[in-house]
Amino acid sequence: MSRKWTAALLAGALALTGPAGCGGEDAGSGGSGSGGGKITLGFSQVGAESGWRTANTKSIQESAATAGIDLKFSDAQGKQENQIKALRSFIAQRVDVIAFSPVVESGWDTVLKEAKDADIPVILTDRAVDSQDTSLYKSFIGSDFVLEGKKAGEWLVKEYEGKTDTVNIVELQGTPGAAPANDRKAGFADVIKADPKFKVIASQTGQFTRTDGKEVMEAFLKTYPDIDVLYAHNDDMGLGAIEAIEAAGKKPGTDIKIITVDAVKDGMTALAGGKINYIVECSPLLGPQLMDLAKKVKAGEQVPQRVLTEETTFTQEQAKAALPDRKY
Ligand code: GYE
Repeated sequence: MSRKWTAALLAGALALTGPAGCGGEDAGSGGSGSGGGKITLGFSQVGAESGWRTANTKSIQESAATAGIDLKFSDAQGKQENQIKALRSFIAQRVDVIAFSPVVESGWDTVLKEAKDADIPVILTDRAVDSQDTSLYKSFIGSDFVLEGKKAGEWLVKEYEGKTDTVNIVELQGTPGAAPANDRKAGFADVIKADPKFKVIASQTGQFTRTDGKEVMEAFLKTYPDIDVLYAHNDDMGLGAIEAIEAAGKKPGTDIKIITVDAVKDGMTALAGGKINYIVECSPLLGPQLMDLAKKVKAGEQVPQRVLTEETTFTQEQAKAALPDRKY
């Protein structure tokens, strides 16, 4: 996956700055050159598994309203079969544009082909698909998840610089088969493998939810008495794990160091409070850019195949400073 996107980027894809600020300028103009009719956008969301997802849904709904786009929103409740049904229903309704955030990476070729045959452009939002035929969609807007995993690994390498003792790491993975789970795992592993003192002693899915994060961490704590670090693929699983760590009489952030991804408000609060040590940001505010792309695609304009979200990282001190202005 990462090699493909590297190629796409080299081919001139656009890196847009400031996730919240982009694409808003012509937001109220209603269809750029599409003949004035209101654009209908069918959007299939993953579900409501995390704080990130809630913020993402809000961003999409609000920016559709601002852009004057008629949004048909469908919640897949974490199931690929529901998403495929939703996409087929959008095709049957002949919406102008389809966008979706694929629950998992594989298994989309048939339905994407159906959309292409019906001449309905598709925009991938937030997560990628592994289809070889990239003509099946117009654009993919979202983060570089491999890079996020690498940033998590790089913090760890710095944190333990000069130390020789083994560092026992447990990992809470996102939804099995989802692009952010695959890529955040791969990016992290790629960075820490350079030093054999880093040992991932357990790695299991926590489904991107607090409940599962807590449950799996409880099991980890029972099996492994000497965990040094938790790497969770999102804040919610990290927050669930914090509850398990505290219930086991340990201090999160001190006895067990915690790295997560997302930087939603609850995660940032735990970071500022010393219970998480480092968060790699992943922006959910994709709505304005998505509406902009939908208008362009509908107007038959060329759009970049890859639109990359710009993101940062937060230490505890940086979280304290950023929290008062955090929107989600
Ligand atoms: O990190 C996680 C969510 O696809 C980037 O999905 C998204 C991920 C996000 O449930 O919290």
